[in-house]
Amino acid sequence: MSDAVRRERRPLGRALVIIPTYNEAATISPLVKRLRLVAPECDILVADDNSPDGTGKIADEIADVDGHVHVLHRPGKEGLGAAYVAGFRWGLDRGYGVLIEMDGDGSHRPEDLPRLLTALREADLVLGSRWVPGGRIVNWPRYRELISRGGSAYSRLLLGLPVRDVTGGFRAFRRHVLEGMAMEDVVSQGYCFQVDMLHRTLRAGHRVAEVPITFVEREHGDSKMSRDIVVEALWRVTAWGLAARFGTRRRDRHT
Ligand SMILES: Nc1nc2c(ncn2[C@@H]2O[C@H](COP(=O)(O)OP(=O)(O)OP(=O)(O)O)[C@@H](O)[C@H]2O)c(=O)[nH]1
Ligand SMILES: [Mg+2]
Repeated sequence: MSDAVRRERRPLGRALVIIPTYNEAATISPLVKRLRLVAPECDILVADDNSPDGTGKIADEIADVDGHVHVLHRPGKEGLGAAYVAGFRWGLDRGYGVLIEMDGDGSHRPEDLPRLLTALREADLVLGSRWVPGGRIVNWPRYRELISRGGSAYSRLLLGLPVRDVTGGFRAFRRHVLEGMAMEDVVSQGYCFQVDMLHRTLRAGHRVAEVPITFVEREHGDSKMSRDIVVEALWRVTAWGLAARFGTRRRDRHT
């Protein structure tokens, strides 16, 4: 049996939705409720960086009455990438077969999750994508769309990534993708974290699929998007693009 066929038949296993939060008190509770309705088989891990607005405490209250919900309390704000790496590690250690990334601000709709999981049957990583046919954005200012489309186009060009939505943060990984990755080496944050994870996954030869999602601009709380996050993405993607041309390799087990 070929490797590809063997992989296709591998069952997905239990799924964990990881939601990194920093000051998402207004949205975390309705978001978890919606998730539990549309994907009752999934467990949820809220990875909170000691949010001053009490998001972690709200998540604890939900976890107290729902065994499917867990909370990872981290001591302080260390960025999106660090919260995800800690959440992935938590899930891998507990035997989950599928690790899902999802924003806590309501931009990613739980109702789209079942389609991501269906697509994962024949892929190793599924990207929820705004920029494939059927993908939509709701209430995003034009400048945000330009930054996002521009960032995806630049990364695709420099890194040769064969997908449309490179920076999105609604994704489902099979565990073996993360197991083979030197995750603790991933220092990038914000959008760049998403580009970095995708780049490593593709370079390792895994199958990546995109499914259309509807992305809804946050209605509550403050964006953590900043000029620093955009600048970080720009310089790191440029450096990786140059390194690829000059043959320098990063050290993941598969590459
Ligand atoms: N644990 C943790 N979560 C974070 C951190 N920074 C951002 N997040 C969370 O990551 C998710 C995405 O961050 P957002 O602020 O929505 O960033 P964005 O989607 O680029 O921008 P907007 O949607 O415009 O706000 C949200 O659930 C945030 O609360 C962090 O340092 N630590
Ligand atoms: Mg957001």
